[in-house]
Amino acid sequence: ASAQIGVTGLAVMGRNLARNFARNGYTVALHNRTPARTHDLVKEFGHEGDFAPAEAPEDFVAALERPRRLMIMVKAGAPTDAVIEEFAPLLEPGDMIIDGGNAHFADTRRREKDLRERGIHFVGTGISGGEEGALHGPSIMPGGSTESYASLGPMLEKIAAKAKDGTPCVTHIGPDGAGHFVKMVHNGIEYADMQLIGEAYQLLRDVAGYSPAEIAEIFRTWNTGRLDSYLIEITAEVLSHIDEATGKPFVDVVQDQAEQKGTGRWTVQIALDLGVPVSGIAEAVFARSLSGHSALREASRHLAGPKPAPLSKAEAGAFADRVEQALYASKIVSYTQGFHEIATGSEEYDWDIDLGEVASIWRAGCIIRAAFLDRIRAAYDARPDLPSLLSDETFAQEIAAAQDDWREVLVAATRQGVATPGFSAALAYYDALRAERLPAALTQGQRDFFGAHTYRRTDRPGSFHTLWGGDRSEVEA
Ligand code: NBP
Repeated sequence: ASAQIGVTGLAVMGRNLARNFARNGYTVALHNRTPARTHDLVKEFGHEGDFAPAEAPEDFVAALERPRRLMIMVKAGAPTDAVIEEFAPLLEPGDMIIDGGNAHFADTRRREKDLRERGIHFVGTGISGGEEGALHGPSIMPGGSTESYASLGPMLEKIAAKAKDGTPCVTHIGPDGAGHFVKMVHNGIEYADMQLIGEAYQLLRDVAGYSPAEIAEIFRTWNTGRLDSYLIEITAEVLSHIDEATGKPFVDVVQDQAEQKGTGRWTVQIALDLGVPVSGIAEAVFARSLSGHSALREASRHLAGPKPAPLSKAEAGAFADRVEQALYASKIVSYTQGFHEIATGSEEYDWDIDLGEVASIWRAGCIIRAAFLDRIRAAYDARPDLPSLLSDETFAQEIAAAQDDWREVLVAATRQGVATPGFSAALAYYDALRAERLPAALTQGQRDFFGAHTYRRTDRPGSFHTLWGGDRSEVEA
């Protein structure tokens, strides 16, 4: 028993995480349902470090030093339950099972409770960064007990990505499902980021008349400024790529139907349950599903739209600058919504999540990594109880500076008939938060009219009902 960690599930993610641990000096026990994967790993990468391959689950467990740290990297859902049931009976009190898959946080809460009753620490861990991140340093979001983090944390800190200031991109997020919850919202924000970038691209193409190669250059320029991020960087790469078979821009030969695996959808479903307005993230999820409805889109092609009037070359440059403002402002809003969801989840489940720390560990390794996250961390450091990112003075000033251009971009999009659900939802959220009065007062009146649902008044406490069907006098409810 000499391995500090064991990894079972050696597909792309598990294999690369195992190599990352080994490259950092740990002895790594290896196991996979199909033993060939285990042997292939040792054959190909055995020289990278100390591996202890095992075929039988008993041998795998026996290779681990106590307390055991057993990481599961299998397909989320039923396979994860099957693997837990396979290994839990072989473990002893104090041992840890780490689930690094994309589990739903409710499953993680259930598994954690069950294993806690059996004396085993269950560490539901969000891992972002894809295949490359797993190997070179992902952003890691572990939940579970404080005790398990004390044992596991130093190892995770070694293999995690490091932010520019050297801070490892891992922190103990909070108990039970906290880590997987935060990973879920990370992915929701990722959907929103991608949608906003997509809208910026479409506007630059259809309104400003730029080619994909020209737009790639615009994104490269943006990536040297406040939008500096992994997603902007890869967008420029994708847009400048030419399809070998046809010689056309790659983006013109790919079917325009976006797929999804579920974490974005979960973010919105849970937000609905928690009553958190994540309209930008929701629009991003809906935009993907809309794109996939080919019959609906085909049937709707005859619908009337405005006559497009592309901008002149001189106007196009100014418009591109405006789109940058709109993209940045909308991005602030989607992060505001995502962090609001994390804060609300933390309160609902008693997780005590440090939002500044979350921003900090997203600065490197993960898909939404961006210079921008340094700013979010600074905002929460300055004021940990910040009710909303938009309450931060710096962000509020930046949006104030961007808003005229943001509105102009949406005017142009509307005139030219380009769908911008992400930009529009973000602006609507911003304007609704700013509004002195919302039409919600009227909604309350309607509800009281048809359902006697009562309302509260602005001038005195209590609940009231108007006798709409009678003399319309008001009674206290
Ligand atoms: P997959 O999600 O493709 O899962 C393949 C692995 O699961 C193989 O090792 C397979 O064993 C094992 N497995 C299955 Br399927 N059913 C099993 C069962 N009933 N019992 C035991 N093992 C079983 O692998 P992945 O893409 O490496 O992802 C692993 C986890 O990491 C997933 O939860 C994923 O959502 C998450 N994740 C992935 C990424 C990414 O970029 N791919 C990023 C972040 C998180 P076999 O070899 O015997 O078939």
